[in-house]
Amino acid sequence: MEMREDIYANAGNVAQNGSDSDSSDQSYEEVYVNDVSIDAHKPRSEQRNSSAISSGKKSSRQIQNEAAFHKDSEKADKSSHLQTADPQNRGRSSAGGRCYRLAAVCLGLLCVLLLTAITLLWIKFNNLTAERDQLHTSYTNLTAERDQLHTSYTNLTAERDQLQTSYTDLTMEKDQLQTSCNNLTVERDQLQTSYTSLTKERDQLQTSYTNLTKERDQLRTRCVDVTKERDHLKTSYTSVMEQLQIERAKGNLQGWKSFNTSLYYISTEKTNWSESREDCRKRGVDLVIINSRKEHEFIASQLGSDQAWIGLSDIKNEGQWEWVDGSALTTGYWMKNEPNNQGNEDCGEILGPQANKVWNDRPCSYSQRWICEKTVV
Ligand code: 2F8
Ligand code: CA
Repeated sequence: MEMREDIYANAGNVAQNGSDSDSSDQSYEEVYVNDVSIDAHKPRSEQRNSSAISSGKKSSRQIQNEAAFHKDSEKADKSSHLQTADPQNRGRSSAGGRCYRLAAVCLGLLCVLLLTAITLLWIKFNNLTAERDQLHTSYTNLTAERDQLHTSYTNLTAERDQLQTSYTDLTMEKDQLQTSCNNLTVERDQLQTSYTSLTKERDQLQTSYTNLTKERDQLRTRCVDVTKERDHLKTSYTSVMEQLQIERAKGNLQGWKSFNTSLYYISTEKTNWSESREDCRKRGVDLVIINSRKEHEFIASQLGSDQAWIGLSDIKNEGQWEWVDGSALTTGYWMKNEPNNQGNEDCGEILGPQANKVWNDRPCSYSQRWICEKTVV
């Protein structure tokens, strides 16, 4: 808009200059008017000459007038010459002649000045005309340029409006995309975190799977081995049970008592702990080793109100009880306040149910029944 206003402002200046051009035309006319007015003060013959000069041509009438003028001048000169023949008239004629010459000289000078002024005015007129034409051309060019600029301005305004609309749409689209991008970034980060966690979990599961696979393979191998071992044990068990049945049958025939996988010989005779053990060894076994409360209950139940030696002593080290196979005592079923080593008691005995089915330490020299154990399996 500012450019447009500038354009119109310039156009106004040009128009103003155009009016100046008109004024120059006006001054041109005034030059002609003044020219005529100047000619009006001149003698008729000079007026004609001036007109002829101004027109650049002499008409035939002008030439006739000039000839008549010259004739009149010659007559006057002759008359003045005759008059000078008279001394009085000659003096007056001489003064009048000087006046005429002076007037002619003045008139000539005036004509020269007038011609000079006309020439200068003519040059100025031509310059102004050329300047007016240039200004008119400039005005026309500027008008055309203004129109082009106006058209360009209109087109640019429409293009700007379209671009503004596009810019607004693009801005909205950009904002929407920015929002979507932000949401996607958050979602991506969450997925990245989940992906990382899942990757770790997957690796852990992969490791667990690998370990489990190895363990499974080991278990399969172990299962195969155990199955083989089980089958072997089944076979052995069957064989042992058959042998046990046989041994039990033999033991029963010889007075041995059977419990689980063992046979027990409970003597009816009595002797000290060492000879009791020697008797068992002669039978191919040793004094009984009690490994569980069930076994303890079974043996005690066989004694009634009596007691008997078992394969337990602290002969080697006082207070450190061990079985006849050299294993240390872990679980004992001692009577309350026993073993008390009362009177150097280094050998163990078991009492029957009527004596609360418990153990006691007693001097190894004491003579009593004994119990041998034969392990079948
Ligand atoms: O000397 C044999 C035996 O005598 C007593 O029991 C009947 C002792 N008991 C008490 O003194 C409570 C046993 O310790 C001892 O072995
Ligand atoms: Ca005791």
